[in-house]
Amino acid sequence: MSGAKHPEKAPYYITTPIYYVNDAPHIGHVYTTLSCDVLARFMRLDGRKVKFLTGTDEHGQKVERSARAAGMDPQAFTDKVSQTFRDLSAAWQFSNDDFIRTTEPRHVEASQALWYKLKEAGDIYLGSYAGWYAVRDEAFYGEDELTDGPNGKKIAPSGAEVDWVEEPSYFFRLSAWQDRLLAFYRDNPDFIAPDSRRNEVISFVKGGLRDLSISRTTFKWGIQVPDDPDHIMYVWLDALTNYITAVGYPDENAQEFRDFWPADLHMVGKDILRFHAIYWPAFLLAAGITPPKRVFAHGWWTKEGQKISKSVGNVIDPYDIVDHYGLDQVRYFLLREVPFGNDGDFSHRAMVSRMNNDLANDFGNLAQRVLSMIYKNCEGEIPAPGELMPSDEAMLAAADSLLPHVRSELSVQGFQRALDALWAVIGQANRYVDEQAPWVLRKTDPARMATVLYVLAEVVRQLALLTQPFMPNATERLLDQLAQPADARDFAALSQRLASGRAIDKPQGVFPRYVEPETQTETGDA
Ligand code: ME8
Repeated sequence: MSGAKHPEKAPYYITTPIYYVNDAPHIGHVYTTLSCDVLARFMRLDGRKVKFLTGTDEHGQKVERSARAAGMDPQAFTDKVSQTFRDLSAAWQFSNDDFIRTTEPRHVEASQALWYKLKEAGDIYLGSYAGWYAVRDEAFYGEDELTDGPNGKKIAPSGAEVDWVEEPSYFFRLSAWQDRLLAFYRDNPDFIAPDSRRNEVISFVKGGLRDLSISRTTFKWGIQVPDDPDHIMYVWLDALTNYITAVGYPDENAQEFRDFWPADLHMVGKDILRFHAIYWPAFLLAAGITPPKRVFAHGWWTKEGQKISKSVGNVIDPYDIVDHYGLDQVRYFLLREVPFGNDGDFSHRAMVSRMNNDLANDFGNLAQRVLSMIYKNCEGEIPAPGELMPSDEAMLAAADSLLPHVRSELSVQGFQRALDALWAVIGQANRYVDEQAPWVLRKTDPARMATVLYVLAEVVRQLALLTQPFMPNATERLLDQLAQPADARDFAALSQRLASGRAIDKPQGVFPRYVEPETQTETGDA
């Protein structure tokens, strides 16, 4: 939709973490990108100019080691694995506008430019690092954060093993930023979400910050430090910079930079909040760049109650679950099942229950019943309503209140509450069908039947429009079945009522029931 329709609406820039290319993508990566995809789609439908960025984090010791283990040159290895993330975006219909790779020239240029800025500001000095490092997390840890592992190794709070590292290193004067960061959090209360995470970050910063080692000399797979070829940049400094690279940094006058920076939202998992909520705003403030508006740290998925890991052998393949349950179904499940921010458990039972109850029974049956009754009893045309009764007005008012409600929930990443609100109207519409009993009116009062079916078709249309960001395929089919033209599928179309008189085709259910493979007896959703 053109920006001209909503000139008052601000552009929206949303990012996922850039994923390490040490391994194939799994459900955790998909979850983060999905949440961003839903927001990006919502904002576009709501008339905003959107930039949705994802990509791959390709430097560092962890990726270098994985390449070596695969017997490949790091660049060839990252080319191959990065492509698997792109392919996944297509398979899950992620609508990202850009896909960044940290090995691209635009990113090398941006990272070196940011380094210069930090150096000019006097926030970088040369020293030597002697301390603990976890390659798995690509993170430095203080002695006080570690515990003893079973094999005599020390373990970071994340569970990763740490090694002792001693090497010359450049440092960023993070210790000097403690008070300015605390002031920044105080002045920007929405910067870190959810609140529990914000409190954790604040107490960590209050506990004191050590200067941060930002270069390495013991391996080569990274971006060279300007003017010192013995050093490569610490992979997190390189990685975080991706968010400004993608909007044209170092050209702060670039149109994209002016439109989209500061980013509206960096979506991350809780494992990498410290990097985004402490290091990143400190780097940016030091370089004279405004920090992003918000960082949301979401929770962790387990499977059937167990941590998802390769060693447990329970990794959820993002292609398998789509084949098994359907893309829209899984997209819906992941965002409906748990309050966003909390941890969640993926279980077959819970998935099937959402698929059959919420989708097939509640939404699917509503749409199918309404469309079939119109098809059969209104000569296959959207009927014209007669005079509205209070019950009709109440039904329409409930639907009309959805856009502002969902918009406000999604502005704070309340996916589950947004879906709860949508399903409350679905429930109300199902009760309205039962109370009004249009199949009885067909014989007793056909004009009243037409009004009831019109009200219901309008409610289904609004629900289909508003659930598009979550379930782009089923809703597209529903809007097709309601004969909605392509230019009446964004949220501007909610400000007008459904037009009467359009012919509709014979409806087909769009939310199939899940049938256990051994008991394939049921079919269809209506
Ligand atoms: O950390 N549940 O990349 P990464 C939910 N390259 N989310 C999960 C998850 C799970 N079980 N497992 C992974 C990196 N994630 C860095 C980021 S950004 C400048 C650099 C998601 O490949 C979650 O978003 O290890 C987590 O933060 C991210 O994958 C980590 O991806």
